[in-house]
Amino acid sequence: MAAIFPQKSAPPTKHLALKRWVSDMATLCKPSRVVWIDGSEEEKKRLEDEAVATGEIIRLNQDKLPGCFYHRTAVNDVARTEHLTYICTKKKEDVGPTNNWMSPKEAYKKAGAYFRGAMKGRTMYVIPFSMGPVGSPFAKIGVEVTDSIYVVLNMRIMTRIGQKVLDFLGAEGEFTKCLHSKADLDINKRLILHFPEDNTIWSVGSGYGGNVLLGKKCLSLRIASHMAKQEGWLAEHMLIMGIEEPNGHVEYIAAAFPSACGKTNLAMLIPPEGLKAKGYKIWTVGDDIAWMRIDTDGALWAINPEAGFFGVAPGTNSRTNPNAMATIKKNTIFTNVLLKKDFTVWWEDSDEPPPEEGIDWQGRPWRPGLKDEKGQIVKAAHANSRFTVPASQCPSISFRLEHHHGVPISAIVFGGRRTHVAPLVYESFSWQHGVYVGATMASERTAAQVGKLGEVRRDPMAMLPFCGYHMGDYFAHWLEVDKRLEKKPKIFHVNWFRTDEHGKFLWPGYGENLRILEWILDRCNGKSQGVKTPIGYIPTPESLDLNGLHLPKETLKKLLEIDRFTWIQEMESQKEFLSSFGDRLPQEIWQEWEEQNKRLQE
Ligand code: GTP
Ligand code: SPV
Ligand code: MN
Repeated sequence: MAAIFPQKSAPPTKHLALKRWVSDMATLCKPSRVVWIDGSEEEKKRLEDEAVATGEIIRLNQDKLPGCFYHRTAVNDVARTEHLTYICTKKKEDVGPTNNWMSPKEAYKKAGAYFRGAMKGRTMYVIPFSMGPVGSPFAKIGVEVTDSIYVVLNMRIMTRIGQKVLDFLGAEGEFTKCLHSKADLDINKRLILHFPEDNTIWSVGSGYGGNVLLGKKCLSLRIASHMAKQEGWLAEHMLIMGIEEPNGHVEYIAAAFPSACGKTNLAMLIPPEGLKAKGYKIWTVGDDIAWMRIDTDGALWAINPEAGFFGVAPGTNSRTNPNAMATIKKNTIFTNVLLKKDFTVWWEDSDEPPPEEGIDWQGRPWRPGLKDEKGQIVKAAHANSRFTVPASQCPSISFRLEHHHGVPISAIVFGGRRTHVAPLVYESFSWQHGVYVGATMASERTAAQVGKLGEVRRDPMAMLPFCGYHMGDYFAHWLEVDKRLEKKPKIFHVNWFRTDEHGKFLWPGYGENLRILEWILDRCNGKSQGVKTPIGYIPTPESLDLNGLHLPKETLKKLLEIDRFTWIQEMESQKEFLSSFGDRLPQEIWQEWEEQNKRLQE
């Protein structure tokens, strides 16, 4: 074994099971050495230098972008691959119709063959990480072994890593075993496997964020949702934000939108001019994942298990998201954007006009207006290009991010990207109706996952790709939480993406979304008016503060319109979807569907 640990005389832990597991993984993957990550600044610098030397990352212009790096993933490896993502449980029926299933035996065998010798000539890095503040009673610990420095540097930003985590883990602590190898980045040998019954994740053949930063979607959602079901809490694909009133009172909202549907943007919004006089201040707690549980006060409390943002770059600019722009000025890793001649970066819909030339996300020379063989405009940055940045750099970051207890949630908001059907906002009638609203929500496919763009798909609670067990049981779990909650958040649905007949967005979105959040919080506090419709309460036109926004009355009417004919069709499509869960769909969800259908037919 001596040859495997040349850097340190012994692994820096007394945890026998951990040491044995790392040694087993090294035997399988055959790296030339194993390095335990301690999380120090000195180590960071050493890894950056090494990755720059091999070309794995490029050091950006340190005068203009201090501490920033650039990385390109393989051309066939730019988004999560849901069709190669599996939940591996003993019984197939436990994963339900929305997940791919493989038996653990077959999965270990199949992926084991891809991992065998996959790290030859490479270093295996061992990253101990904590999801949630180290030592928080709600934190979960994982250890990821990987052959990618890019992964180490990203995990360093996105989670809390290093010796402090090992110290907290002690000699016996529970941890999720996370194995990753890029192997040869062959899409035909790519698998993202979850073994909730073994608290294990195996990811091979990819180098893209959501497939390889195993603390994120794999642990904090797929594995954690399974744990949460057993332990009585909720692991959700949600942002968490605080809205502070001038008197200093802060209320918190958790919101679930599917990938690339606006969580990062909403979580950091800046109040629009017309609302500034009211003195609201926004606090960002999280932009992607929320772990929520019922506390002794009977309220729902949430923590963001992450420590960084892995945000969508295109469309991010000083108008849409000034806080994100301020956040990514330093210590940021940019992935799959355009590399400019002066070693700064650019993406579509950024602050600056396109540069005259650059190297695009595929590593090819690029200039504005460039077309491919089919005559299509070539994008400089991939639509799912991203930035990785410490959350602490965000001007609106909430100090509660580091708080062991998190924040109390007043409202839960579901939302999707729908050009039609769903109105700008509506409030559900009850928790149970709200769970039904979440269970039936739909959205158009974005670039965050491989597949046909724009296709409408049901994405319950934005968890379709992330729920680690049977979705019918997941809905039942949400209903069960209702029984234990004493202070119930109200549940809402929003849609910023409704369009007119020319395909233009009817609602300005971004900072202006605060107007809708204001109505939502006022509803929670019994301060604003709603009109009852068959699907829920919508705002009366007077109850929305549109001060300073030039929105024609006609447009607002269109935004809030609930067209019965369209909705009756929507109900049929929902029915088909709900039927796919068979008898594991809770009766309560059917009951809500029936009642809403009746209200629409009346
Ligand atoms: P993931 O990180 O994939 O989970 O995505 P996310 O939900 O955090 O999405 P994000 O905030 O990064 O937004 C994705 C895209 O939606 C960007 O291109 C934004 O410009 C766009 N977007 C965000 N908010 C709005 C909005 O209010 N209106 C409109 N029209 N577009 C928006
Ligand atoms: C998403 O796709 O929902 C993301 C990015 O937040 S990834 O981490 O790649 O899943
Ligand atoms: Mn996400």
